[in-house]
Amino acid sequence: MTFEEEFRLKTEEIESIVTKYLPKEEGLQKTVFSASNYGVLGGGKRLRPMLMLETYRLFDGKSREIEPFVAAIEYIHSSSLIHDDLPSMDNDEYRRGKKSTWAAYGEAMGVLAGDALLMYAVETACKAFSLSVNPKNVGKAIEVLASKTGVYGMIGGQTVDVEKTGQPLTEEELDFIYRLKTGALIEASMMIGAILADASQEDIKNTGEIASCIGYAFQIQDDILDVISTDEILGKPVHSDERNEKTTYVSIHGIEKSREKVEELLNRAVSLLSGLSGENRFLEQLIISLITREK
Ligand code: GRG
Repeated sequence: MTFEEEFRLKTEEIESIVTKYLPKEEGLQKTVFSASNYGVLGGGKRLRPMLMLETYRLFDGKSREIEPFVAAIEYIHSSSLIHDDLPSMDNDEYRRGKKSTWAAYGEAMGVLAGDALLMYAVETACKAFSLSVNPKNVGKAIEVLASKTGVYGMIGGQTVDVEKTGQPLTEEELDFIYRLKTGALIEASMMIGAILADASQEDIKNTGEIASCIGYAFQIQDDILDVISTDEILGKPVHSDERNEKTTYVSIHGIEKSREKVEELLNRAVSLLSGLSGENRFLEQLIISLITREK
């Protein structure tokens, strides 16, 4: 099977897990369910759940205990996108070619849908307790999920990003935003896969570092594509960072240094991956394709 075929099959598997755990759209509060489900089912790439599941498999995890977390990480990612599109944040009326959640359901419902999904993600992750023979690992995984999402993770990164909008960033601030806003959830994804598969402390630590390299490189590649790609290939307007006078890795270091940094991070991720006490060829190919993507 080619990597593309395997990728398509695995995406379908994840789509079915993410859909299976969604709430039923019923009851007096059904509008919030329907707005949340709209935000989740909007056609995302499902990268975080895939990194989680494949890391779990790398460490020989075989149980269904991973499923609630696979769904939960995508619910958290979706809740962040719903909030990110709100008028008080990026004020985007469209996401993935469709009306964004607030544009389809109204601003108040957009706020509630993001809040609802965030908590529903935790509720869903807790379902792993009854599927696991190792509840201690489930507890540890929930702690990682919460801390990498919250003020020490994604929300902390978004805070600095929002506060500094319209102002030039120092290198330190840019680094903080990249590591937390984008990187933290990717770290949570892979670390949870390792924790639930009962990997050693050393392997969990190195998995976190691999994820950190992936998150950073993913973000720099985003900056590069915004400069060198076209609207057609990227599926969104290019040169948006320059138009919005945003400080990015490319605006500080230039294209060549940025490319070198992506390559350095990719090499580090692949080398750390080969040192883990397990192997997953698909995961390696996934990481390479994510970091070197053209769109
Ligand atoms: C949920 C309470 C609460 C707060 C959210 C708005 C916010 C706080 C955080 C913003 C986080 C954010 C938008 C980070 C950007 C991450 C990123 C690279 C998104 C794009 O990810 P892809 O390419 O998207 O995986 P798809 O569309 O494939 O799902």
